This record gives sequence, structure tokens and C-alpha cells, in this order.
Amino acid sequence: LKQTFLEELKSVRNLADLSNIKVKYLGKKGIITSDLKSLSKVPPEERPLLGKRINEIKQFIETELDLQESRLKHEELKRQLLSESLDITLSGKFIPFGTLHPINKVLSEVTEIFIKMGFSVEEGPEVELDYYNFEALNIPRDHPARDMQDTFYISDDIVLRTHTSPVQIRVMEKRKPPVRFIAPGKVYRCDADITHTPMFHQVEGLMVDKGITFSNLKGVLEAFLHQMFGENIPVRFRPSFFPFTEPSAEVDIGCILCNGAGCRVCKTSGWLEIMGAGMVNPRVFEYVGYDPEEYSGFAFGMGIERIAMLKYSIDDIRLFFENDIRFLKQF
Ligand code: FA5
Repeated sequence: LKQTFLEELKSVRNLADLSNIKVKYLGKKGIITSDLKSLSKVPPEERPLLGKRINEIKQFIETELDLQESRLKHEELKRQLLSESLDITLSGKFIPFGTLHPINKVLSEVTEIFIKMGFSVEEGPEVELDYYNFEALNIPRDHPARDMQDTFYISDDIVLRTHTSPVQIRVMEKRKPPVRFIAPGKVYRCDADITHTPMFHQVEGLMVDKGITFSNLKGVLEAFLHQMFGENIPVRFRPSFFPFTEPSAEVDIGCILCNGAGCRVCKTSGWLEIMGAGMVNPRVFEYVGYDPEEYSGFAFGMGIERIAMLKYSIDDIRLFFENDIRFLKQF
């Protein structure tokens, strides 16, 4: 029996073959198991010797099977390692890098400059209550100034914010003066041409304290513009009107667009309007419970796309949102 077993063991090629032999000899109906069972039919005096023999063979078979099993497992592992080996000389796949969107780049640059001047950064909701977007900014329901910004209405009382100015109210409601912050974010207007898109970005700014004057406003904005565009950029303050500031101004900067072919002034008369600004209207302070006799402040709201247009000499605002990879790759 030992001999036959060893012959069979030699022909084993894999773990499946091995398991077949194991069943054949040691399984429930296997040769050794049946031999042990048939011991009862053997005369009692022969049983101990025969039983001992069978158990010896059983043990021998078990040991051989275990040995063979570990040999086969080892070989299989070797085969697997060989077939899975890596060719480290193969050249890698090229994964192209993305770039920041030019609007995000300008937003971070603007934010950095104001942080250096001691402003904190605040946020407000894009879906806004009529109260914050208009009412508390001194634009009552029947006021003609509501037409200055074409509004997307969600319902009677809820709008997509048309500017970042509502954040002024939200912050002043929460905090006592002095306050000094900017509020960057998306705003929405029903408006579209080469300098207007229905969604665009603004950065609001507000500074309130005792004794703030218009010259503080001019000083902060000029310092900002010089850092953004260089010392030589032409800046112009034009008188204007906003219900939430008095007096109000609009700020233009000299608009010169340059490309490989040279430089030219913008289509819009050589100036591009980039922000509205002014001294906070005392009516607004009353809405948030600040005493206008004690405090004064200035506010501004700038269009980020317009700043990016000047910075990168882009003459059509819509390019920012067409997602043409050839355009975006340049930044
Ligand atoms: C306002 O939105 C005021 N909230 C600004 C303000 C804040 C004034 C605080 C006083 C105090 P205005 O509608 O002018 O103002 O917009 C401000 C700037 O956003 C503009 O100067 C322009 O640069 C930009 N802008 C306005 N409409 C669009 C548009 N449709 N697409 C791109 N940029 C725009």
C-alpha cells in the first residue's frame, strides 16, 4: 500500500491532485478509514498488531501529504511572484496638471492683499432674503433703485443675491464695531454682454469705527489697486449713487489691453468700472442698531471678473465661463 501511495504521490502536479489523493486514502470512505473499520471483522487476537500497522501507515501517509502540500504551496507562491513581477524600466503614464481658474487666482490675490491690511474674511448665503439683499440696505420695495440690478426671484421674499452687500448687514447684526472685513462670493443678475454675465464674483468690503472718513476709503482702495496692478495704474473716482452709501462713488481704472500684437485702450472709452463704494448711509446703521452719531464707515463692492480682464488683458468676460481648455490652460 505504501508503495502504491508513493507512486501516486509522485504524479501529483498541484493542490487539487493532492486533495484527491488525500480523499482517496484518508477520506470518510478512504482506503485507510475502511481498513480501520474492517478491523472488527478480524479475529480479536490479530487486531492489536494489524491496528498498529494500519495506524503507522496512516501516519506515514499524513506526513507525506503534509510535506507535499507545503512544497506545492511554496512552488505556487514562487510562480505567482514571477508572473506578477513589475517591470520598473517601463516609462510612466503622463498625468496632466490642472491649473487654478483665473477667477479663483484673482480672488485669492485680492483676499491676500486685504488680509495684509488687517481685514478678516466673511461669507454669506447666495440664496438670500429680500430683507438683506434690499430692505436693510435702504432699498424698500417700491424704490426705483431695485431696477439698478436685474434680480432673479426665487419667491416673493427670496432672491439670488444680486451683490455681496447683504453680508454687510449679516455681519453688523452679529458684531459690535469696530468691524473690518471683506466678503468674497458669487452674485447673480439677469444681465449678459461682453462685460456682463448672469453669474459673477464680487468682493465686498466694510470698515466701521469711530472717525472713519472718505479719505480712509480712498487710501485703502488706492493702496489695494497699487498692489494689484502696480504703482502706475490710473485710478479715477466718479461721483455715483447707491441707496446704502452716502456719498457714493464708482471707481474706474485705466484700461489698456496688451497682447502679442501690442497694446490698445479698451472698447469702453479707455476706463473700466471695477467697483462701487461710499460712506455707509446712516439709515443702514439704524437697521443694525449701530449709533450713526458715534460710528461712521465705508464700504465697497468690486467685480472680480473685471479685475481679471484687466490683469490678463481679456476683452470678453464670457471667456471665463465657456470652459475652453485652450483658454484655461494659459493661467
Ligand atoms: C454694487 O453691486 C454695489 N453693491 C457695490 C457697492 C458696495 C457700492 C458697497 C457701495 C458700497 P454695482 O452694481 O455697480 O454695485 O456692481 C459692482 C461691480 O460689480 C461693478 O463695478 C462691476 O465691476 C461688477 N459688475 C456689475 N455687474 C456685473 C456683471 N453682470 N458682470 C460682471 N461684473 C459685474
